[in-house]
Amino acid sequence: MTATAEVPAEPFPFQLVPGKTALIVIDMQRDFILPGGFGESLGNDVDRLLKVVPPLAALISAAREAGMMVIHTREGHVADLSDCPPAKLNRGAPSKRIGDPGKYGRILIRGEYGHDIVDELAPVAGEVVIDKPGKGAFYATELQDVLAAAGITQLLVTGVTTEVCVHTTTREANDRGYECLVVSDCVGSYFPDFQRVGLEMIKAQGGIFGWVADTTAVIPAIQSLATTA
Ligand code: TIU
Repeated sequence: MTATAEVPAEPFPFQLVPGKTALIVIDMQRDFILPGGFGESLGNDVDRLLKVVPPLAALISAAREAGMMVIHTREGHVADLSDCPPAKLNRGAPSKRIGDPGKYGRILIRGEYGHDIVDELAPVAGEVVIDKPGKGAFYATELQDVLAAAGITQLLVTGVTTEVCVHTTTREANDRGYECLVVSDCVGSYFPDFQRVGLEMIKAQGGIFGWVADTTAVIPAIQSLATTA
């Protein structure tokens, strides 16, 4: 595969480079998306995140068919919370905190049912899963080494939530030299205003953090890569 595919994106077209592009799926975990998890414990309406699942499933499927690298992340902590700073643990006044028992096991604790990815988007054999203690996927993880080893220079960024882990990861990636396209219908926020403004912030100022396009633009470009392979 050598030919690039052009994604009609904002603020200008994004050149999808085969073999150098990875799809990153951020924190599509039960604790954020399903009622009774961490997201809801923070006072959020989790329904707004559920609608991301079908387009994201279609995007993941297209990426897999094209042989594109797919990376999943999960936000969470070790059982004794030694990797969770007090500033994170004690923030706000949620009814339940990280590590407390929740509907799906201890909230955001690695190995618990709620910490894992929703069934519809489950990783398949061979896909990288990055466990991260922070909002950004680069902080205190092996992500940069994984991308470097695979020769990745571009990221299709998806997952939840738009203004928190998606933004933090995109900003981290941008500073590290990666070209990031945030897929607008594959990212979700508990807050409609944050969703809208979060996407505007990515592409403002000539693409200050990257590009934005939806799956109707991205999936055909991925498929065209697959057919020219
Ligand atoms: N609260 C919120 O919007 N997000 C998080 O706590 N983590 C992620 O975004 N994954």
